[in-house]
Amino acid sequence: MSFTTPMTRTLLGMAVGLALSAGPLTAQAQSDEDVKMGFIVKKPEQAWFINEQEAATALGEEKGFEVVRLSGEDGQEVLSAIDNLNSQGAQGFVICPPDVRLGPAIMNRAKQYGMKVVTVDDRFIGSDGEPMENVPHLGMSGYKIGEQVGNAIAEEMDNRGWDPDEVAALRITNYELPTAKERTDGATAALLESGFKKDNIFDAPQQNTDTSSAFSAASPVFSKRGDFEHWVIYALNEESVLGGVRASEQYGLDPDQVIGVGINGSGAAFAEFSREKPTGFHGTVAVSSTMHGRQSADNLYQWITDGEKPKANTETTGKLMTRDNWQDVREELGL
Ligand code: FCA
Repeated sequence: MSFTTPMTRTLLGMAVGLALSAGPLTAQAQSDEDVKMGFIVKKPEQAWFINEQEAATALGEEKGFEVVRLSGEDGQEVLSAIDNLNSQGAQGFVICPPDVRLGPAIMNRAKQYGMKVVTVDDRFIGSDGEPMENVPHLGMSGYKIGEQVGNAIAEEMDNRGWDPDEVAALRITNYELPTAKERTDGATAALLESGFKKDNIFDAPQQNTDTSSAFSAASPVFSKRGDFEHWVIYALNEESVLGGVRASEQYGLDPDQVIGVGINGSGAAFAEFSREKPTGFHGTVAVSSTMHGRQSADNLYQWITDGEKPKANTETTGKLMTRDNWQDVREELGL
């Protein structure tokens, strides 16, 4: 029995023709397929980071490179993630580190493997205590976004007719992390500018950047300052502000006694705005985590494929999202 009937000959001819005409494309696809990068995040369960990783993966699917999503909740996990990436043949990774002071150790490991590294959100600090300028970074313009938080709070205090002299602020801080300090400093400056009383600002230093650490930090502050009836709450992100709002509820404050404004505009805020009744979480300054994920992955991809090193620092901006406009802002920012 012959394998080359007229029909199969035609099909074979078509296949050869296709293969030939697709020659250069196939070579292109081949080289793109070889690009593999890690995307390591400090808090893989948080909506902000899930969205960043998903956006990077989607870009990889569009452009033909592979993104390996990894978690790096402490130094040890980050170093194993880098080893793992090396054994998979990755050429580099995007990282939001669990501790910015791990920068030099992470870079040493990456250098051993010849990997390219870009940071997203939290920028490495070198042994001199300064940002590591040689590692390209993309993150929020923390101070400006913080100012937006402070202005949003001041405006809502005004809407509610609160007397600034009688309002307390719960400032949930994380001074270990420069972007966090910039954000709360910006918010404080804007609040003071609006006439807020400096002595009425109370600090709740959190150990981490999540809801539970903020809740633990906030609870004792409410108990100690029970003399205030009106509170505003701010922090580096909405997860932490939500921790503060939950602590205010547990203390017994009503939603109309509290104005919390966060930062991020991720699933944590959407869930809060979707509740049937408003809570003390008034709003959040939304930044596009989709853009952060895509852009940082794209920067690394260009660097790997064209040798074009991304710029040292890219700062992104935000937009206030409240219960009234969150769906529109979400759409606008592609979230
Ligand atoms: C930090 C915060 C995150 C997010 C990011 C841009 O990493 O912990 O919630 O705000 O910056």
